[in-house]
Amino acid sequence: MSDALKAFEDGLDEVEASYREVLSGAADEPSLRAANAKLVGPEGRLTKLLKLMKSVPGDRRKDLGQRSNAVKNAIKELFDGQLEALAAAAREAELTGPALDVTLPGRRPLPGRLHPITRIKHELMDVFTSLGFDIADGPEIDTHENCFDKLGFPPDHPATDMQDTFFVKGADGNVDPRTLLRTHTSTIQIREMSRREPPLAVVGPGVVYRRDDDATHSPMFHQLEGLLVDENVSMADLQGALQVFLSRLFGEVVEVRLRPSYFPFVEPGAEVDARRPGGEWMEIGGCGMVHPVVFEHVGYDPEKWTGFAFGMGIDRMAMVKYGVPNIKALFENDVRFLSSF
Ligand code: FA5
Repeated sequence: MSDALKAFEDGLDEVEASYREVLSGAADEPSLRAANAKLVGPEGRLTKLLKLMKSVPGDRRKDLGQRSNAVKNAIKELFDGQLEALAAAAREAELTGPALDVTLPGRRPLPGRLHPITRIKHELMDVFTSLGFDIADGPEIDTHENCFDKLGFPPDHPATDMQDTFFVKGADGNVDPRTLLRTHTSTIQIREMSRREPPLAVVGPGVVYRRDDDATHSPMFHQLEGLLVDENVSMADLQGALQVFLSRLFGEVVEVRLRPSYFPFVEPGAEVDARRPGGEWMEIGGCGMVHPVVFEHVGYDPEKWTGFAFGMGIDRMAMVKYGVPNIKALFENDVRFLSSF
């Protein structure tokens, strides 16, 4: 007798003798499926055996083939029967087991809440609309002209170094030096004045981008731009508007100071700092009286019109209001941190 024939016959004898016990011993569906796979799965006993068939002498193939098929069918039948029996037993256990306890407390859905920056943005828009300001918007990708030139930045002025940004590729695939991610919301001033006649009062919140990265600087952050143009506007009006919105936002717990500073598009210009009592000063924005050259660029008569503008860092205001030491914490989306406010 050939070795292959003997191995085949012995193997088949063994499978025939053991499959019933193997399948009936399974107590649940996963173990039944595992037992079935040991017999007829890709690596199963019978599957491997059938691969030997081609080495079996020709005159025995028919007879052994028939026996193998019969075992295969028997295995399938037993498996199906067992599967059904296990499902029926599980159903039965559910029906006769302990009843569903309808008094158990439900699972409470976790309510979402607004991000602290979104909340401050909404509060700011509420304050300014109640003071008569309109809400304005502008695109995050804008032109060099709207972001710098019309605001009075001379070409290649060092002031643009502080607002190094990300440029955008044009349709030809080359970086277009005239199209960029806006570095401040002051683009909104230019856009609003270019499409409207004075007098006007607008605020525009938005996302801006710079090549910045440390504890108080993020490469993507939020600003709120404010612009008021009318006749006889003075620095006192600016200070008044700042005082109203900052005291509404912070209450009385935060001190605010103005510090003279330079921005090409205002004259005079100032920086706005805030701190909690005993804490560190934090620069939250810039402001000033609109420079006549800006009015000229948008076609307003600088002899007739005056105005103030400001640009506040919304993230910085959130840091002061909620005592957040590192700006990154606002963007990591750690729910434990965000839900502590
Ligand atoms: C400006 O962006 C001016 N456009 C503001 C302005 C508007 C002045 C109108 C006058 C008139 P500045 O670069 O200082 O200015 O930014 C304004 C505020 O944005 C800062 O005071 C600070 O609060 C915030 N800020 C600036 N860079 C970052 C940054 N990388 N991450 C977070 N906040 C920032």
